[in-house]
Amino acid sequence: MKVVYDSLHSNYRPTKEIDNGKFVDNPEKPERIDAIKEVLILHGFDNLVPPSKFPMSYVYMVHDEIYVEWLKKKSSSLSKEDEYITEVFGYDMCFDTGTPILQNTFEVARRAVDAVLTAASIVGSNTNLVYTLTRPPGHHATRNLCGGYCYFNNAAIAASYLLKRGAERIAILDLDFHHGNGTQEIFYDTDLVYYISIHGDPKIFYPWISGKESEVGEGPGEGFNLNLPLPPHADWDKYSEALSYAIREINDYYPDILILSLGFDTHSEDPVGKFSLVDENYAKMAKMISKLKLATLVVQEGGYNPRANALAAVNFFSNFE
Ligand code: OKP
Ligand code: ZN
Repeated sequence: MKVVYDSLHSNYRPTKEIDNGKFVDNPEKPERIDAIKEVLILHGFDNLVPPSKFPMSYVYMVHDEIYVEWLKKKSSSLSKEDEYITEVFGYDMCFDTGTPILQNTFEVARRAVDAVLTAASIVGSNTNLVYTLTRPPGHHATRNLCGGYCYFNNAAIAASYLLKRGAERIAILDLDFHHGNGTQEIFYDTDLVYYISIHGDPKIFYPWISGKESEVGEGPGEGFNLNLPLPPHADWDKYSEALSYAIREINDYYPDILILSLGFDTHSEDPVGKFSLVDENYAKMAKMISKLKLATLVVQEGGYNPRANALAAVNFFSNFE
């Protein structure tokens, strides 16, 4: 397995967000990724690949120029200690108050895009598994809004790149605890990307605005969007049932590449997600997914307990056959 990683992310340290009108601690921190990196190296997954540079045109396949420019300008207008929490909806191009902008937000989010594009450029050509170990995450970012700690939709940009490079069909399996509203929206009307997500029921959990079973895609995309919401405290019994179904769907779709939006916030010890998966479940998860025998690009999304992330990641990657 190749791991695309860049240490630039460790300079990116948002500290706060607004939840219910109050400032609270922001859990999207460097330690969540570095705990994974360290434990993977310890277990012999030491084939680290630095990101190469890709042109902005790949970002524009997914995001509107006006949004990208806004983010760039906003970042560069800030000084080192500033954390700008978006407040004016419609002017600030963000759909929540949990996605602060720092001076280096644009630079670090842009580097995560380079990382996922680097991974996308290697996957398939005799490398069947590539892992993009990056932050900030991406699956909540829409074409023109940031949100949920996400600024650029890394997985969606990778999918667009792969289609442009000649792939006929891409499946995105989103196993983060939260519904990837951004990824769903970006590919809602196309059958070239099948988006499947297992997540906490949006009647109860963030992002609330999407993730219901009734959202099945539209136009040519009808039937190529599948949401499998689960109740709070879903354990492996419930989870694996949904995962088996998702895997059958992917197998029938027969994509050229599988993109896995992988969040470890499904772990019982995660402070944000509310499922009840334990370390060993990630081993089974990987075994099930790898039976598909598809070239797989794993993109890191959430996961906010560094220790749980590390244990989940080792179990997962040691069992991806
Ligand atoms: C990002 B990713 C609600 C707080 C909202 C936002 C969670 C973002 C998750 N009380 N928190 O999908 O892991
Ligand atoms: Zn999440």
